[in-house]
Parts: sequence; structure tokens; C-alpha cells
Amino acid sequence: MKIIACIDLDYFYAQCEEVLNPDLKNKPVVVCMYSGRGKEGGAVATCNYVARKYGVKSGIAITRAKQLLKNVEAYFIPARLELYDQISQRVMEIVKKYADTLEIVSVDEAFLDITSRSEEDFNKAENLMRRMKEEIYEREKLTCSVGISFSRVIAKIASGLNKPNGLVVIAPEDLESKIWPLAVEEIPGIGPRTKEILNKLGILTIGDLAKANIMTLIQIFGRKSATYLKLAAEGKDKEEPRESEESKQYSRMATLKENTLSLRDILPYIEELCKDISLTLKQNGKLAKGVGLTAILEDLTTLSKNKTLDQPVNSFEKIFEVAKELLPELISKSNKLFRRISVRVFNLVDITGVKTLEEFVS
Ligand code: DGT
Ligand code: CA
Ligand code: CA
Repeated sequence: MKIIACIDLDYFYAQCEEVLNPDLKNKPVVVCMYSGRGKEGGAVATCNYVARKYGVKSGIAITRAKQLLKNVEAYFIPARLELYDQISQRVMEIVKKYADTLEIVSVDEAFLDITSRSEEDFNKAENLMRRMKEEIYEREKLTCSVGISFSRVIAKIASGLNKPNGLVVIAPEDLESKIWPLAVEEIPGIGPRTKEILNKLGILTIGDLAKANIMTLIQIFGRKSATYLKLAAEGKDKEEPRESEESKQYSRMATLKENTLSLRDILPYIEELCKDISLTLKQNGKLAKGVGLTAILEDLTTLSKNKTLDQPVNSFEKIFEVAKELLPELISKSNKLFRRISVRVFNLVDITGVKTLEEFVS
């Protein structure tokens, strides 16, 4: 049997802001996407659980959130997406260590196949995921919620059952008692319209859906959607986590103090990024067979240069050496100033199983 885990970081953007500024803790924190139309135009991206008690949630107008929090000391913070992205990448690098296969689905969410790592044992799977949660908390001070089950859909539902900081296991024998009583709309993909149609058929819970007549469902939703709904409710969806591109590489980005095309100005940033990446490779027991540089230019277009290596590397010196080779080529390709620069390593291999240990010991 497969064991799949779903990790979802709690109130992600707002929690990042709390980590970066501990004064925010225990006060309502609302992360805003300002539209640029008027001073207060825009919507709430997310908020912490203190703010949720006042009725604030993702998607509502900022003006509405301000009303809800009128007489309260609350923080409204413009979203800093680049920062959340960096934090996300670091978290996913921790998560990767705990998975046979990792599929990153969004900035704050991933599916892990942990079948062989947990030896198909739900107790071992639970311990493994508890250790992962602890490491994420220790290193990044972030909490997350994890669901563990035998199907992807049930793992996702389980991740939401005890939020925040939850860890919920749904073994096959728990399906009927813990999942079937839930409302159908807890199944990912069932929006208000599908819910309404199902409810009219008398299908209110996931259990109702599991027991529903498949022919009736096919008539209404078509074969593909009907099959998905039915298998999801029965915990029989067979979709396994698929290794995502992001999880096959590490990258680090820096914003330059001033836009520039000067090699001398850019190099120190690259040196720092290479140090950081080398450390990450070593911490995760990986070697890289490719190194790449990407520049984000002043008009926000991007330019890249990659190099594939004969020997996999993880040392700062080797990575920096390649980056130093690529930088002049990247600069000569550009007729605009660089605004940001990133270093990336890809084609990762595990240290174990690599014959030449030269890099390992350096
Ligand atoms: P949670 O998981 O319920 O504890 O709270 P979040 O905030 O982590 O919610 P989630 O997992 O649905 O979304 C992850 C991040 O994606 C969230 O921190 C901000 C962003 N996000 C979610 N919904 C919206 C939205 O409606 N608009 C915008 N701009 N961003 C959103
Ligand atoms: Ca989340
Ligand atoms: Ca999410």
C-alpha cells in the first residue's frame, strides 16, 4: 500500500511575517495585495489565526478587513512575495529529505510519497512526519499541518483536519469513521456549484458520495469527473506524487543594491549565493552536475546561462569557479542592467553511490 503525506504550511504569508517580526505575534496580522487603485484598493492574501477570529480571510477587500478590525491593534502588511518564495524554497529543501518522491504543488504545499521510507507502516510514517515538522520548526520557526494517508486526496483532506500545527493519520480503518462524515466540499475540486448539485441528489457527506450510484454521477458530471469524485470519496484515487522540477534543483537569489552590469559589483553577491548553495548541497547529501546563473534585468525580463559538468560537485570553490566563468558570458549577452541575480544547481545526485569522493571530502 502507498503511504502519501500532504504538507501545508499554516497561514503561510502571515506566518512568514511573524517570523521576521516577533512583535506581531498574538496580534491580528493581515497580508495585503494592494491593487494600486486608491490607497486601500486590493484584497487580503491571507491573515493569521488571530485575525481570522474577527472574520478576516483570504480574498476579502482590504477595506472590509479594516472594518472588521476597527477597534483592534492590527497589522496590515503589503505582501512580500519574493521573501515568501525564498522561505518556501528553504522549507521544501528540508521536506525533500523526508520523501522518496516530492511533488511541490504551490509555495506552501507539497505531496510526499513516503511509502518505502516508512516501510508501509503508518506509525513509522507518523514519526517520520513528526520529525520533519520539528526540523522545519527548529530551522525556520514555521508550523505546518500534515496529513498522512493511503491516497493523495485523503492525505490532502487530512492535512486540513487539525489546523494549525496538525498531524493527522488516516489509515484504511479510519476512512469510514473520520472521513466519510465530512461534507462533500472537503474534497479538493468540489466547489460551490458541484456541492449544490450533489446536495440536491441527497449527497451531503463524503460517505454519501462513496455509496452513490456511479451511473447517476456519470450522467450528471461525465465519466471523467464522476470517476474522480467516486474514487476520491472511496480513498481509491491512484494518483501518485510526481517529482516536480523545483525539487530537482536548488537556487538562491539576491537583489543587487543598484542595477548594474559591472562584473566587480555583481561577483560578491554570487560568491555569497554559491556559499549558501554549497552548504545546502552538503546538508542534504547531494552533488550537482549542473550550475546556472540567471539575471533578472531592470525591465524584469530574465537571461540565463547554464553549464553541465563532467564531475558532480558540492564544494563552494567548484561552484563559484563555474559561476565566475558564466558571469562574463551573461553580462555580454545583456544590453540592460541587472537588477537581481540567482545561482542555481541542477542535475542533483545523492552523495552515496557517487564513486569519486573527491568532492565529498573537500
Ligand atoms: P492555512 O493553510 O489555512 O493555515 O492558511 P494559508 O494562508 O496558508 O492558506 P493557503 O494554504 O490556502 O494559501 C497559501 C498562501 O497562498 C497564503 O498564505 C497566501 C496565498 N493565498 C491564498 N489565498 C489567496 C488569495 O485569495 N489571494 C492571494 N493573493 N493570495 C492567496
Ligand atoms: Ca497553507
Ligand atoms: Ca496551501
